[in-house]
Amino acid sequence: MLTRPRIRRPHVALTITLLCMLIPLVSCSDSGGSAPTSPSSPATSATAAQEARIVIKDFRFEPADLTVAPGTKVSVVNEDSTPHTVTAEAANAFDTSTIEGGKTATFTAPPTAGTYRYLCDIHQSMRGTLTVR
Ligand SMILES: [Cu+2]
Repeated sequence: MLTRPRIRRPHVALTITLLCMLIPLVSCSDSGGSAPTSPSSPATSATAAQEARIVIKDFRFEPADLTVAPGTKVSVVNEDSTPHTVTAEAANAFDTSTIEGGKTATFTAPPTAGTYRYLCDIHQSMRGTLTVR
């Protein structure tokens, strides 16, 4: 017969939910006291010989906004068939001069921190920003 009543245990689900909420809290307070805040030393100090890259494709700089350390060598890969340049608006900051289609050029980021806007000298609607810091 179908006389057996359905046993519902909403409190079980509730208990599990509460446990799930408590566990992260516990582990959080655990690691907060014991975890040292110096896991960054080897990774960041190994960035002395930095390299960065800008790809030109479909008349666009990718990424259009790039952040590098002072003096970083930046490769510029022209994937278009048209020649382009990466030329800083600030005089003498950096300039690849003409990069023929399919070629790669390199320039050195300025030694001084700052935000440097640049453009393609041939197609001056092509613009990007190099941030040095
Ligand atoms: Cu161009």
